[in-house]
Amino acid sequence: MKNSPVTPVIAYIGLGSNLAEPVAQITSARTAIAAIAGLQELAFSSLYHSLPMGPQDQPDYVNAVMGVATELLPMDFLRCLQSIENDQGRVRIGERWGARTLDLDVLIYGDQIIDLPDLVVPHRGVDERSFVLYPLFEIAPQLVVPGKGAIADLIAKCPLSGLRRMN
Ligand code: PH2
Ligand code: MG
Ligand code: MG
Repeated sequence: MKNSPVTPVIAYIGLGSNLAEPVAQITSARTAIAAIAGLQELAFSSLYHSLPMGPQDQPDYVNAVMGVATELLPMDFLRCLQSIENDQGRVRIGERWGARTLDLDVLIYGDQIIDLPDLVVPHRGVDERSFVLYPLFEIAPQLVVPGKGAIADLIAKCPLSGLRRMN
């Protein structure tokens, strides 16, 4: 019997960096993600300059959101993103929400709601963080965030909090 074809899932990745040339970090992460086998880039938002959430004694961030079609299962997808974080010098110690060279978060994975110790999807920040919601809205204005509602409604309740487009 022939293998049944895998239907790709549309997923969204949040990218963030506030160390070691953030724009270059985001740009090379985009290239590395697009090169993952079984994944295709669909959309990439503008780059956004954002004020740090969490500890204030850290540099400002550059944030963006990428839309992809992927055949990878959620945990495999996460592992691929983590290995790109590691390749770009991510150090996994230090305080919560502290500075980092690269943060890649699985924001949305199709219509799935996932609640595993290492992976919560939709990402907890999706409905309240301007640096996630606004770039996501830019590339997916019709999106319904599973369990949370239409992105247009979420964004109406989310102040910009200093977020600004860089390009
Ligand atoms: N990520 C964090 C902590 N704080 N602040 C901004 N502006 N952007 C981020 O991506 C960010 C943050 C931990 O993931
Ligand atoms: Mg994050
Ligand atoms: Mg993260």
